[in-house]
Amino acid sequence: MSTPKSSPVEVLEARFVAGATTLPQLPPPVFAEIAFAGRSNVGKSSLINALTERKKLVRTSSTPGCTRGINIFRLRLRVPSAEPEGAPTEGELDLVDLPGFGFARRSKGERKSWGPLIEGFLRERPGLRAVVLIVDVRRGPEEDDLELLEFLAHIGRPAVLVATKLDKVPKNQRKLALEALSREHRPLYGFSAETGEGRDALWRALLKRAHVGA
Ligand SMILES: Nc1nc2c(ncn2[C@@H]2O[C@H](COP(=O)(O)OP(=O)(O)OP(=O)(O)O)[C@@H](O)[C@H]2O)c(=O)[nH]1
Ligand SMILES: [Mg+2]
Repeated sequence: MSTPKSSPVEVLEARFVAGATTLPQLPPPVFAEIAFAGRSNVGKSSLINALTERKKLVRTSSTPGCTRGINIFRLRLRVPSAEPEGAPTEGELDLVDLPGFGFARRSKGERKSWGPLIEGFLRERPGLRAVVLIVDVRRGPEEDDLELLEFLAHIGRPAVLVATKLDKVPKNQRKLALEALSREHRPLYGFSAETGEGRDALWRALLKRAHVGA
């Protein structure tokens, strides 16, 4: 008899800890961090709310450019043991919502440097364990996204690609859409902030990279 896989994580507490529009304003890192990047309006902030099962932890909007600075959210997590009789572990993890790119038309110079804020954060932040790059499942990675993936590979930061808004693709076409994207990019996870689809699989991937839990 197979038992259903239990949810990989329970978010005991989730709170905003800091926002900054320049790097020196950021508090020093305390816990492992996972950053969320992607084009403006793609659904970064909604994904953080869905992951944490909090409706209003992060402000979201249908108007692009909603998240302007870097915002850090601190989670206290309970992760069930992989052993049937094992005790759960508790851990802390910081999620970092990055401002969206592609909102303001950028100059050539800016295109190259990703903006000093995002680039500086990704380059210099110690304890940053992975960068989740969020793309719209219907469009896949666009030029800006591919440039960011290249940049992350160049600086040696692990990237996790998430194809979100899965609910916008008819159910019988979702598997094919994700397979097509994962032929080019791995690891790739499908997600919907609307329905929570893909939440558990993404949590497992993030916990592994952040070394939280068993
Ligand atoms: N149907 C559907 N809509 C979504 C999903 N994720 C986000 N949205 C919608 O997309 C819009 C943008 O979402 P945000 O989470 O604010 O996007 P963002 O990437 O944080 O945007 P910026 O902060 O402006 O860069 C909102 O209207 C959300 O409700 C999803 O999985 N499914
Ligand atoms: Mg946002």
